[in-house]
Amino acid sequence: MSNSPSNVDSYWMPFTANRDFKKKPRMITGAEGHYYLTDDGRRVYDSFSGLWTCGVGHCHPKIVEAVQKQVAKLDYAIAFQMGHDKVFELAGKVTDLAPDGLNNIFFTNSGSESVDSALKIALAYHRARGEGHRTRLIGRERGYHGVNFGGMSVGGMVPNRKVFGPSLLPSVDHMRHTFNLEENAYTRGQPQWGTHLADDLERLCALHDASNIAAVIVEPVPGSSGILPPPVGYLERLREICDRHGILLIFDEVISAFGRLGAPFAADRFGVIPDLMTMAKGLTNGVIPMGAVLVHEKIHDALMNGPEQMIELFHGYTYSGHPVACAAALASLEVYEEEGTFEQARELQGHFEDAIHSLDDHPKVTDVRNFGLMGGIDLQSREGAPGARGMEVHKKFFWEEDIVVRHSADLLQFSPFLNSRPEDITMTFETVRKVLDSID
Ligand code: PXG
Ligand code: PLP
Repeated sequence: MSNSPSNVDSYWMPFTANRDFKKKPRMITGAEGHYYLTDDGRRVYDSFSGLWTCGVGHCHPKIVEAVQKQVAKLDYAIAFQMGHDKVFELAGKVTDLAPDGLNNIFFTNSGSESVDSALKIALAYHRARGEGHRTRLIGRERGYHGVNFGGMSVGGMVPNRKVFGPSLLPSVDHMRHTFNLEENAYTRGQPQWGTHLADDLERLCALHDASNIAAVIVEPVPGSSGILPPPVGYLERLREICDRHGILLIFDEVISAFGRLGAPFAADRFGVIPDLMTMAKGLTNGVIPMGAVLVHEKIHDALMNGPEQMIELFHGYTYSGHPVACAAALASLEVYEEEGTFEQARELQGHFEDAIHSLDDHPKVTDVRNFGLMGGIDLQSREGAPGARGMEVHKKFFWEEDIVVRHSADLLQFSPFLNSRPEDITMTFETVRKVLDSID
C-alpha cells in the first residue's frame, strides 16, 4: 500500500506542476540499476536515467561504497585556502580525460553554477589581458544553461526567462536556434541543413563589434529544449569565427559529457575543442551533486597574476570540491573505464536511433530527433491545451506501464542508460506507440 506522506503541502517542487502532482503523488522510495522502486511496491523502468544523470544505473555498488567510505573518513574539508587529496586527484583525472589544452578545472555543485562560473572566468580572462571591454556574452535561442542569473540570461528558453525581464544580464545577445521542421523533420543524427546559421555569430560581431564580445556559449546538442543535433559543420564554423575574433567558445556539456554521445565529451565526438567546458550530472553518475568547469590553460595562466598572497579569482563555493562528491566522481570515472561505458554507449546508438525513429509515422508525432543516446519526440499539441498530451503520456507510462518517461510540455525526451539492454530500448518505444494509440 502507499506510504505517501500525509502532508505534501510544504515542499515546493522544482520544475513541477505542484498542484497537479500533489493530487496523486508519484513517489519513489528506492532504486536498483535500471529501475526505481515506488511506494506502492512496483519496479518502474527509468527511461531517462535519472535526469540525464545516472548513466551506469542507480546505486552502482562501486560508487555507493566509495561514498560510504569517504563520508566516514573526511566528511567536509574547508574549501578556501585549504585542500584535500581527493580533489587534486579528481582534477588530474578529469583533465587527463579532457581534450588537449583543457588542463585546469574549477569545481562547483551543479550545472547552473558551472555555467555562471564559466561566464565569470571568461570576463575575468579578458580583463586580465587588458581587454576589459569584452563584456558581451552570446547565447542561442532555445539554449538551456541552468537557472541562475548568468545561465538564464544567455539561455533561450522563453518560459524560464519571461518573468525576470530587465533583471537578466544586460549585455547579452542570442544567435538563432537550428530547429527547422520544414528542412529537417525526422532527421537521423545531424541534419545537413542549417550550417549557415552559425554565421549569426558573424552578424552579431558586426552589430556589437567583435572586440566587445567576451564569449559564446552553446550546448553542442541542445537537450532540454528538445534535442537539436547541430547541423553538419555548424560547431566547426562557430569555432572558426570565435578564433578569428578572439572570442572564447564555451561548450555547455552538462548533459553531453561522460559518454552520452558515445565519447568522453561532445568535444571529442565532434572534433571541436572549446576554450571552456561546463559539466555536472555524469561527473558523479548523479550520486552526489557536483559540477565543474574545464578551463584552457591559457585562460588559467592569464589569471595567475598579481601578488602571490592575493586571491587570483574572487569566486568559489562552500562546497567546491566537496570530498564526498569527489569520491563519487572518482569512483564513477573508474566505473566508466572498467566497464567501457563510453564504448557501450557508442555501440547502442544505432539501435536507439532505429527504435526512436519507429515512431516517425505516428499520426500524433510531428518530429523525432536523436544523437548519441539523446532523443526527442515532439507530439502534436491538443487544440487549445499545450502540454496536456505530454502530461497524460507521462502519467500513463508511470501508472500503467511502469516506466518513467520525461516530458516537457508536449516533448518526450529520452536519455537511456549508457549500459542499457537493447531490448529495454525497444520496449520503451513500443510502449510509446501503445500509449499514444490509447489516448486522445
Ligand atoms: N546546462 C545544461 C546544458 C543543462 O542541461 C544545466 C546547465 C543546469 O544544471 P543543473 O545541475 O543546475 O540543473 C542543465 C540541466 C531536461 C532537464 O529534462 C535538463 C536539465 C535539468 C533538468 C531537466 O532536459 N539540464
Ligand atoms: N549566502 C550566505 C549568507 C553565505 O554566507 C554564503 C556562503 O558562505 C552563501 C550565500 C553562498 O553559499 P555557497 O558557498 O554554498 O554557494
